[in-house]
Amino acid sequence: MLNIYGKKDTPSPSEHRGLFQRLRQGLSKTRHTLTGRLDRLFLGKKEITADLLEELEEILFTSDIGVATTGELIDLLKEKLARKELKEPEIIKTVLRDHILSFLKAPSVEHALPAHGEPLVIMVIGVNGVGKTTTIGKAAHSFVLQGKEVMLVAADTFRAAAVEQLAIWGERAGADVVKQGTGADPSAVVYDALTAALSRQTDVVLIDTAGRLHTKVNLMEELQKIRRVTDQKLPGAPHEVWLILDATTGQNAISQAEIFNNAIGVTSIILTKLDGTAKGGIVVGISKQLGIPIKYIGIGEKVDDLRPFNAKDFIGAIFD
Ligand SMILES: Nc1nc2c(ncn2[C@@H]2O[C@H](COP(=O)(O)OP(=O)(O)OP(=O)(O)O)[C@@H](O)[C@H]2O)c(=O)[nH]1
Ligand SMILES: [Mg+2]
Repeated sequence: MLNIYGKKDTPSPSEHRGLFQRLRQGLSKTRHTLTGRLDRLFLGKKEITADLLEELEEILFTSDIGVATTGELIDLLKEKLARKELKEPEIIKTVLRDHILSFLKAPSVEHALPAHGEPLVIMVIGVNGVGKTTTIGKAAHSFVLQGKEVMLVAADTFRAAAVEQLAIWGERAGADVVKQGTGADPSAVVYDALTAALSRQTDVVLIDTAGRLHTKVNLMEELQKIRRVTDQKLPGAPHEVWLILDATTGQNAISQAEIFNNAIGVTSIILTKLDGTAKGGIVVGISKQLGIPIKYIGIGEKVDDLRPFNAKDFIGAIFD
């Protein structure tokens, strides 16, 4: 499944079918809202009228793909209509499907790779409750299955429960957990953890961070400090910065991404809780507007519910 550098191992055809069914099930709310409404709109219609386009715009708009993306898709349909390339309403669905797929081909962001013998360091950030700790647990499980030595770093030191939660995931996944007492300086925890990772020859280090602070220290300043200390200890690290976004927040996730990206720099987005929401269309807005690749999606709370994001499968699970 997850390869250490995010490359996808190719599953066998039957494995792929199983994974696809699981994805389809996870995305069923989004599928019912978006394509269910599209099907009802086109049912029995013979002509593409202005009213039909208006209703279509409303459906797209409320599916969380974003205002700009909706506008672009409607303009495209109007152009095709004017050029007489589009006649029957039922073709619209295919046109939308293909175009949305082309929007999902996000460029990859350049990032450093670890030097020989050094661990891959991944810093995980995001506002509180989005699923940072859970995603770390799932990713750790996957790395361990690939035979990697994994270390989890409890740099969310404000809540005792946060450290405890990470420790439970560490145990479940078979990964080391480095922690200090509640209230410890997160950067100090990270510094010590990296020292240990170098001496233990750990392959992957995942740093869990806070989503909200009790002190006056600004969250962004805190995260910048962790980033700086990581780079001091291990030049080039963190090699990856994963921003966790909760799909159920809809469009607000995009402004969160802009803020974190400007302050810290983000190499990949992980979109969680896609299973519980009809707002799966947010994937389109994120890819198109941010230009940061979506690396994984979370489609449940269980350990194997983190999946590499595959645009074709994603669109297939919603449209087909
Ligand atoms: N349904 C579903 N729930 C998820 C997913 N990912 C995380 N969760 C749940 O979301 C809740 C919050 O997850 P955490 O991992 O604690 O979030 P966090 O970002 O670490 O939160 P803070 O540490 O408070 O900042 C938990 O109940 C998780 O089980 C997902 O993909 N699907
Ligand atoms: Mg957490």
